Amino acid sequence: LILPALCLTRSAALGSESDCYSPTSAATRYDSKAVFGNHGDQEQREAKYCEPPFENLAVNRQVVASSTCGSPPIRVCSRRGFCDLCDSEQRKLSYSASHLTDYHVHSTCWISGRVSPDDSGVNLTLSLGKKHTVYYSDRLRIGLPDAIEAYKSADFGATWQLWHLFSNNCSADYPGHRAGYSYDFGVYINPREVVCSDTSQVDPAVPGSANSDTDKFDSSPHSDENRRSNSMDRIVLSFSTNFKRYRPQEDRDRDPIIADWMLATDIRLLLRRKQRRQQSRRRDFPAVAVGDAFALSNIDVGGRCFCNGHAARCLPNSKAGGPGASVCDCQHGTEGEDCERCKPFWVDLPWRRGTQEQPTQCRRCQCNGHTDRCHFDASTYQFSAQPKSAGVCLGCRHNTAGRNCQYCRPGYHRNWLAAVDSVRVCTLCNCHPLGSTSGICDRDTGRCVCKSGVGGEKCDRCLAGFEQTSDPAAPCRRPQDKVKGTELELGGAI
Ligand SMILES: [Ca+2]
Repeated sequence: LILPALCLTRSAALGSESDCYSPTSAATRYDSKAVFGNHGDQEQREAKYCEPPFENLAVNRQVVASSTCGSPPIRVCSRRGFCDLCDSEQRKLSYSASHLTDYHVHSTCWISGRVSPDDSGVNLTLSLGKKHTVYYSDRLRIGLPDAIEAYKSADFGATWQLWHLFSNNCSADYPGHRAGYSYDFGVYINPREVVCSDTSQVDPAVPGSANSDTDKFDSSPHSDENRRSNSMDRIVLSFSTNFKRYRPQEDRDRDPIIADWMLATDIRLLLRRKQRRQQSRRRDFPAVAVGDAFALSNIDVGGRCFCNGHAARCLPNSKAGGPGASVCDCQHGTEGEDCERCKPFWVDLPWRRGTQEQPTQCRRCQCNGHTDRCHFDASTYQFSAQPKSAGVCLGCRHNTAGRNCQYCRPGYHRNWLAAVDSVRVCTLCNCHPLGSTSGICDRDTGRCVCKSGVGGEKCDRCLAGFEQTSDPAAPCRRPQDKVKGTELELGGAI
């Protein structure tokens, strides 16, 4: 699980927009049933599931420690008896929390202030700046706490959830939690089960442990890594957020429980000293020893920027979130920090989280180019035929109307010489004000509805056998219908 540091820099290869669309597919057309028919404006590329690259999310991020040595200056000693002065005022003698996420994985470390078993512990809080999917978390150890409680927040620290436990005495410290390493489990565990990893096997400070008097860490779950680094007196503690939590026949990306379990905006480690170890530690060390403090050389967090399957990269977010904040470079018609909603006007389909098996995308409303406003209508979606559609266009311009601005509004008819997206697609009916029953014509043919005895496309002439009158209610009458004394000269067109 330990990746070479060079592979984990945040400048790792970035995804691009093209990673989110199928390269082979021709543009697909929306099969509109609108009167105006299909239109090039409605073409969309075929979506492909995409996600930002896997990386070490912790690199160069700020870690806030509730306690750090050096103020006032204090001498700290390693288990091997090497001592140094910790002075926060002097850069070369500083053991600040920034050393936990620097590139100098092995050679720099953070050391806490003095810790006693009565203390509530020391917090290390790593803010990721936005939601990320975390696969595992590691920390390299120098001065190991008796217990570490790992918490995660998915809402920027508003609420915290216990994620994982480490202890050199799991049964005493955390009864009720399964003890062991998930890597060793022969069974699948509950997606949200909090496991306590037993560190007694790898903790040299525990009398009787496999390593209490040596620097060999062969019995640890990370024996390979530990053998490599044992000359530097380091141990890697790690836990996985997904291993053994989902069954092979299940798709974890479609399992919202596991997906949510892996999500974090912030990670907090609570490092604790327990009463039971004080004697052994005092026996081995002088009064000011690192055993009285905690020391970690590095924190690694393997994961991805979380974008709901709609972005292949994340970009720095200068607008919000402070330093280190990032935002998804959303594709598929989505927007938001995590691409968690459809863009305005892209609401013809409901937003969905994309998966490998079911890449999804938002779709533009089908408004034939006559408006750039629409809204999602759930009942329209529910009752729409295939292909499903929910967008209702708002403020149709150019005398158009309808859910898709797909026909002409009353008083106008289709101009078949103009394209569907033309501003001249609809022409005034121009019905004769006296001859027609209203100013409204057939929206497709333009034919006006005429009063009795009136004819013509625009109701602008009397039918054969009819004569024009001065009566607006009956502009054309048969001659025998004329009322005596009100005869008028007959004209041509009324
Ligand atoms: Ca370091």
